Amino acid sequence: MTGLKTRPDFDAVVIGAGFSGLGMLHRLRDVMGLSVRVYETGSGVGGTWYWNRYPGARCDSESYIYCFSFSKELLQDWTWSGKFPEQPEILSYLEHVADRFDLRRNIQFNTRVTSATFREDTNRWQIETDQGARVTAQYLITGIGCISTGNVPRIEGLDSYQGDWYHTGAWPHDPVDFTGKRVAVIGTGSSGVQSIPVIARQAESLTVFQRTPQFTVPARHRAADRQFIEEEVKPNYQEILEKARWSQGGGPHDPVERSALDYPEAERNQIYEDQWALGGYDFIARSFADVMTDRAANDTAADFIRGKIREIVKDPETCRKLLPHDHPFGAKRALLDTNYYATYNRDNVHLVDLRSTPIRRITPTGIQTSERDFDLDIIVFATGFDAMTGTFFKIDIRGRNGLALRDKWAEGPKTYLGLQAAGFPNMFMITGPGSPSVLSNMPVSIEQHIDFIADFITWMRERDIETAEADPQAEEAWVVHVNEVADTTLYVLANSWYLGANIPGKPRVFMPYPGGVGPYRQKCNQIARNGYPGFILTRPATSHQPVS
Ligand code: NA7
Repeated sequence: MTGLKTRPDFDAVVIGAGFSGLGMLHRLRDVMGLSVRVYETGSGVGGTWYWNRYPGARCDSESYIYCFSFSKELLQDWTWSGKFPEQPEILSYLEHVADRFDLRRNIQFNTRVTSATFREDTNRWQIETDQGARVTAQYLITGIGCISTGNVPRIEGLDSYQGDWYHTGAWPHDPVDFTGKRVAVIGTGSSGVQSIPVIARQAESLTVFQRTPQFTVPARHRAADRQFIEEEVKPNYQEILEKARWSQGGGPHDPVERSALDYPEAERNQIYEDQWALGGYDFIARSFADVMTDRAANDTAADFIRGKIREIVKDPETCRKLLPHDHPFGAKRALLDTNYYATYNRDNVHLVDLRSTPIRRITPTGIQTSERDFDLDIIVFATGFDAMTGTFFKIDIRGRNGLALRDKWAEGPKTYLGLQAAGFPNMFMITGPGSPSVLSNMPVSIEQHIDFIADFITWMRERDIETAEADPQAEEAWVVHVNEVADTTLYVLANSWYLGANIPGKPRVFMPYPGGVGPYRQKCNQIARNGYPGFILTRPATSHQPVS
């Protein structure tokens, strides 16, 4: 039965003020005229780019496609300074967006949402924060990021350590001065590979503790090509971004057709060589069509990169340790770097292979491995994130019958389209697990979800539909589909955070949707056109009675 209702405090509560939360707020408030409250843990906007202030932090998408597209004026007015956008500039961009569209007045900063409960008597969400607020909303929308809960490994003795330590994803706002310091970096994923060359230039000594050697390709970062931006991008911005929306990964480039296996070795290596010289993800996207889908083709790229490591790294023992050997290229997220391998030629940089000499404990003065003690002033944990689900689990989210999301997802996340979870009516996830999200240029995926959610809510309101909720059967079918597609890729051949393999005890389930942003958009559009099959819809007063 439907309880006596007053208006909810807000039409929508949005959690997070990064790209997702800002874009969603603008759409709901300024286009749809809804009342919205955004809660944000940080003291400012920016999300990922608010927290990840480590040295060298930079996005691997090219800057001109790493942006909102909802405002033509914004697209024309903003000009990025570099080929790849660096953290301070992305943060400035998001601050500019917040100011330009007057978004801050609906954002409550320094506030963590602690719980969100779906009240079946009113069909509303009740949201509580660590600031003591308790508000109600018809729609709950999460913009909490996919890689936003840091993983600091539980290494014995960390509490006793007397030096300073930091996680890359919770970096201090004041820059850390490494001058004259003995520094350790643990972890060689994206954050490690970006920060290591920068820290090495400052520190007295840098010891890198590596568990798994990874493949990285030079970014060839440089100043943005102003002529290209002014003459080719800005006059054609909408077309460029439209092309990105229908692509595999959210970039505007034409896919290549050729197979790596159709070329003689010398010719193939010349193609790799050319792309290596140009830098960036074009090494994957522009070399051959099958590098990410065919193991034999992938091996040719992997061998090429291993050859480059041998060319660059002078010390044979260090070089041997750096050679990736246990996963296909790109199966762990392919990395872009600036002088990463060359950094190991510096006299002040040393590499420890944790597979042969694991960390035993952290001592008051540093790190002890099975081989020796390292005296350290600063330890940097570049050890990644409890990705895709970790941040959901920090909030006590409860749907129908008091079901906790963390219980529902105990064996791995289950969603319909990565947008909704069965049993959690009117809760929408921006780039939730089961959507392309982290396998794409994020703003393209984020804006697609914002469009879908906004259009869906508009459609519901026009028809006096009070709740929408994923149908359990549609959800199950989507989970099966995501897994089937994942099983055809090389991604499942690595112990990556895509699979939850980096967090001890986390279920191994491939979490993002690897079918590509274009095909995914097509599926979503078709669902919208057909009146949202796969969602259970209810009208007021018929509480949970499906709309026929
Ligand atoms: P990643 O890519 O998850 O990398 C984390 C790194 O830390 C990786 O090399 C891990 O080794 C290593 N790691 C994790 N736990 C440990 C422990 N306990 N001991 C030693 N080493 C460890 O995180 P990033 O922050 O670099 O990047 C995350 C994403 O942000 C990135 O992909 C982009 O999308 C942006 P492993 O490979 O697991 O053996």
